[in-house]
Amino acid sequence: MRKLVITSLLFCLSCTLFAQQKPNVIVILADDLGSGDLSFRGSHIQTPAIDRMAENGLVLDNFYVHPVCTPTRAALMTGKYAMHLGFQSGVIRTWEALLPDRGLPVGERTIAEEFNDAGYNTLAFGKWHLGESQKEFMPWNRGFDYFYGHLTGHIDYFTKEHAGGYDWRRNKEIIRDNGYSTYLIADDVVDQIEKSDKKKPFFMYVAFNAPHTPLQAPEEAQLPYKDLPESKRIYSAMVSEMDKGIGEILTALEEKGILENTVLFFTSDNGGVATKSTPSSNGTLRGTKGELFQGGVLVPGIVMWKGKIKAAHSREMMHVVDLYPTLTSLTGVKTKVPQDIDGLDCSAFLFEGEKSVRKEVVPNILRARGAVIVGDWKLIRNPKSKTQKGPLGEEIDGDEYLLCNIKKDPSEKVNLVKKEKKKFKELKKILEEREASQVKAFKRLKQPDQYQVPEIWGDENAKMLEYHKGQ
Ligand SMILES: [Ca+2]
Repeated sequence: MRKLVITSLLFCLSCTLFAQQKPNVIVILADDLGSGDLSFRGSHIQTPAIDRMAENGLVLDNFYVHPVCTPTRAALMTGKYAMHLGFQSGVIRTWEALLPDRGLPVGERTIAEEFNDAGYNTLAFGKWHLGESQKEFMPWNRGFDYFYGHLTGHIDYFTKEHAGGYDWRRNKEIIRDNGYSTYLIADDVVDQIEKSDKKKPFFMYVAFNAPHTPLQAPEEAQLPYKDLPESKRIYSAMVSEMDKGIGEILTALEEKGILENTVLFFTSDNGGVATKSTPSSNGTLRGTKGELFQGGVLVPGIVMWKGKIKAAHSREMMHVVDLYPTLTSLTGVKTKVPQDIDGLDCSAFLFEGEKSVRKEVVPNILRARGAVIVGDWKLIRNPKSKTQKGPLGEEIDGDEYLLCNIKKDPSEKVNLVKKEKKKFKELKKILEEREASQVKAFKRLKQPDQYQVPEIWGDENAKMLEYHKGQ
């Protein structure tokens, strides 16, 4: 009976959505943001706009991603785990970028195609990092009507170069926009909101390259943090300037009168680079970007839809693969979502405060390493931490398996493999089953001693580099 009531409510809501203008959707993705680096989570870094989203939205305290950039972005776009796309082996690296296969597999349907087919204007801003060696990998061939930003990762915020090759464009056109990339991205989003046609809904994917390295911020942006050591000062300014950009986006939506008809989702593509020598913080979580510990994969998630989704905190689980089926369902455009995706429609949980349909998360599995989370339990095989000590400086043994109750022990300090034998056996079996489902991973190529990068990234005439042919 209860199920029937919820279904009816959702049906009625869908009817209302169809009767009105369909809601706009904006997904804002930070790059390498530490999960503790937001002021509403107690950081010294001032993030009033993200705090405002948290106050007015549903904060997902159990929102997971993959431990690095390309895998999470691929999962967001397709609703599939990286291990079902070949990206479980990691990011597209500079010297691999011109390999003909290195991009989001062309047979995969994207969330942008879904919204585009439903009549939405679809726009991508900022960092792509899902392939540029073939025209089929480009954002404008993956469902986006508009693109403004860069195709690779790790660009210089001012020169817009990645490893010496220029990387900044509007759609296919290379442009020489001067300025700090965070400002350029935010300004362009605001411009597109102002220009938007109220009769045509939009789907915006706003992927800031901040606060990924290199550590760069305008001098004046560093002033509020002038008493901090250099790297912390710059990093703090990078996060704050991204936050200012998000504030400008919220203001633009308000001024256009469409804030209440816009679903906003904020998250980061992976945890912060949080080691002793780096300025970001994952709070009390163990580990760093690239690792399977919570610090690598548990990131802030906030969904804000004024008047529709209640402001609250939730410990229900969601993974970035769920955005595709959830956002399409929330907005009533669910049309051709593929059946074989890993993502689950979590809209009932977001709307109604019900339990999440997601009970299990696979942070990643690759060869000897892997992790699975089932309810409150997490098993990691070969964690191999770069951070030799726990977040509080404590020694942690390097067992082959680490089993933790992450509800009671969110810092993953106590290995329960020996004490909880039944639970260990249960999760190990699940991990092995999920491992068996993976597709062949992209082959990693060692960085050659010398290699040449194209003058312009994404140049359709760029040739495969000589050294690639022999590998
Ligand atoms: Ca990243």
